Amino acid sequence: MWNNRVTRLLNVEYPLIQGGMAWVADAILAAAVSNAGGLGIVAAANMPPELLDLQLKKVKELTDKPFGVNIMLLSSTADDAIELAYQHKVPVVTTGAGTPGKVIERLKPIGTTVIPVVASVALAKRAQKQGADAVVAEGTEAGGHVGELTTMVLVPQIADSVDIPVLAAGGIADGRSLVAAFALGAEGVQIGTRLACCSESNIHESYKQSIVLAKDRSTVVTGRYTGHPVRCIRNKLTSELERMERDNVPVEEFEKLGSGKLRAAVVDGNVIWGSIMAGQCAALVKAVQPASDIIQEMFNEADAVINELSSMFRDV
Ligand code: TUI
Repeated sequence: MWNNRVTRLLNVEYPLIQGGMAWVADAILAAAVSNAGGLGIVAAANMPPELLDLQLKKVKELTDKPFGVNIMLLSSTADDAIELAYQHKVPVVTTGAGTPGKVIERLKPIGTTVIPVVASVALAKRAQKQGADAVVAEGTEAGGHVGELTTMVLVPQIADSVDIPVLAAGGIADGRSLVAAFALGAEGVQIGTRLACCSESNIHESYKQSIVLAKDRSTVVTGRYTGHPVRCIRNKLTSELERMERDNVPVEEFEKLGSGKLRAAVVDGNVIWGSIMAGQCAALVKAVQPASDIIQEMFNEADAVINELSSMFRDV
């Protein structure tokens, strides 16, 4: 049923990859997603190389299925992550927050599948030209570092502009949004927020509860004036960051307040002054469930939605 270009490219059961969430996407989460038939991802983020090396060894112990590594290109450790992906012959690499040229140059020769996450048509076209195997089109509904365009308008424009498969991200958390992504021209999805909130995720219980309790307007984007806007669940930290942005305080001061705050939320459960990165679809996440239940539920729901849609205008 779900066999398409993406499942064949990734050698997985479902056309679903996990978001490369810093501090969240570790070997345990990645293995849980891969064992459930999706593509689990270990986020290199700012991890020291020794730690990433251990995580890559661990994910190989926990699953014999394909998995990936996300390389955040803004990170000072991005070059080390590329080398480790090379040494470990990681099957898939996703990239974020920059142009993936050097990742493709180093890893394509050993057959790594490279999938840049992009937030514009221009970057998608450039990624295809550079040799990317697919792209993730990430709308501004997503959590963390975001672009300006919504998934609804970004995905079809990118699908029209490239020949490689497009995976949709941002706002996808149930069977309806999954089907919508396919309707927009995506051939797969990247899921962040709902998987961050799964039983196998290492994030603090208070962080998970912030996601489960989130409502439609619970998230906010701060830091547009720094050039690196970030979507988080509203709390004292985001209020203070909004105030600083309004008062046009020097960017260094703004960034100083934000620094270390994702760790504070994920590890310490500081949901007042920590950075609770999450997408707008947090409001659609109703419970903490095992990764395999989430994935199966989403695809079962999608199946039902497709059936309902195909009969919708025939049942008079
Ligand atoms: O990268 C993400 N999401 C992230 S990264 C992150 S860590 C971070 N923390 C604080 C500040 C900044 C980052 C948290 N969440 N998603 C993928 C993504 N990539 N979204 C948008 C982009 C993107 C943006 C600009 C991709 C390429 C790009 O290119 C700019 C250029 O170099 O031309």
